[in-house]
Amino acid sequence: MFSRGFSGRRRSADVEKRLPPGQYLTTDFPVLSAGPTPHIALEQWSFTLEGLVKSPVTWSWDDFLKLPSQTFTVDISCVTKWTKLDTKWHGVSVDRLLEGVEVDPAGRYVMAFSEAGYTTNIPLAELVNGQAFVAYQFDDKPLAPEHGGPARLVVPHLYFWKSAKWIRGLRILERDEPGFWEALGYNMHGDPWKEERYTGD
Ligand SMILES: Nc1nc2c(c(=O)[nH]1)N[C@H]1C(S)=C(S)[C@@H](COP(=O)(O)O)O[C@H]1N2
Ligand SMILES: [Mo]
Repeated sequence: MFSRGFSGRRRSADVEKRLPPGQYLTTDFPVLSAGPTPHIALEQWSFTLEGLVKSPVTWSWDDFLKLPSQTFTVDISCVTKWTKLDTKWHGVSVDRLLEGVEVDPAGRYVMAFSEAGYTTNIPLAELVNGQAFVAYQFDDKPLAPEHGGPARLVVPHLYFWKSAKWIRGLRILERDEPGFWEALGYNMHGDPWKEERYTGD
């Protein structure tokens, strides 16, 4: 057995191509939270789709686990400049969740909302077609509380602040509105390949 090694000259061209501009590779998993880690009893947990939908829907933890789930292996990039390749998650795609509701055609934006008030905005079109999911496992184990357990949103193609930890639901909106970090000067969109880090990037 030998490891391929991700450092210096040994880094393959393939890996280089997967690193967005201004990012460096990390193999550990930094924790970034704006506040303390909430600890949520699974019996109290629920996930709600609301806003511009015909009728809102709420899943309990047990119901959520019964939804068709998938494993996703994705690269993630934080605005603080680390990128982690091939992270392995298990959860429910936003596509599957949306099958449970009828979205008003005027609903083009989403506010993801979490336990303890964190929010983040994402265009609806960027959550569908396999682009985003609500994960409850990381590396085949229940998602750790510090990384957003029991469940978090993962939107791998946008900076990781869009991947709301401790998620409790998605609110469908007509207009784009800033979430927590977006109101504090982070970019409304947050595409790492375009380096959309801050307002005006
Ligand atoms: N609820 C909530 N979600 C959050 C955050 C937060 O503070 N609260 N921080 C965001 C930021 S800035 C990043 S980089 C990632 C960090 O996730 P990690 O701690 O699992 O690495 O979570 C995002 N989701
Ligand atoms: Mo971040």
